[in-house]
Amino acid sequence: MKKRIVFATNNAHKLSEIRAIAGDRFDILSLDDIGCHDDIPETSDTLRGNALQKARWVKDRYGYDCFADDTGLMVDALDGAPGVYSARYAGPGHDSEANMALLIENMRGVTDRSARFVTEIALIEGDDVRFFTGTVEGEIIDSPCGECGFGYDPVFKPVESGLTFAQMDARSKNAISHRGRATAALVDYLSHKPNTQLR
Ligand code: ITT
Repeated sequence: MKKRIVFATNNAHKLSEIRAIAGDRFDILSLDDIGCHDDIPETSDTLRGNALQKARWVKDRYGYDCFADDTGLMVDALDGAPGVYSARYAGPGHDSEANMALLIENMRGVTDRSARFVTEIALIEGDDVRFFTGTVEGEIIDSPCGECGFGYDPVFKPVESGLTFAQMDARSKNAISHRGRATAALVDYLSHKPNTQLR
């Protein structure tokens, strides 16, 4: 029997990325699937803290084993900004266009373009809490390029490629991305656990 686990996200792009990465080994339920329509708070000043806050919310109120991710884009020339505040860089409202426009503006004329995406996943199974991290190094380009992906993908070019994440198909992004790497570690952990329902 496949393990059923909830992914606590309101971001449909993240859900489809994680389902594609994990393949058919898990039954990954969305918040919608469990009838959760809450505006889950993210008030920590760390990625790990926010990931745990989201997973804990679902575990405590809905009882499901659960994982959540929090992701940030760290730009060296901006002292790590937008970082943990990536979703609301241009102010409240999760508007990716505005966030990207502000980032491009703040990077105008800057020669050090280096940046990285970092994903922290928090997993809660029963009383057990674990974290998985994934990072991808790259650079910020000076104008958006590509139509795929979401968020800051059109301005992020990973070192492994001459393309932005938004110019790659989902499989190519997932193979090298922050979320791909963190999810691979999560899947590896769950697949090798003794007494798992996975196999
Ligand atoms: P949940 O909290 O509901 O999971 P969210 O969209 O708020 O969804 P985050 O707080 O983790 O997710 O996202 C922080 C910001 O980083 C947000 O603006 C995203 O669009 C962006 N982001 C996250 N993952 C990304 C990726 O793989 N590529 C580009 N941008 C990404």
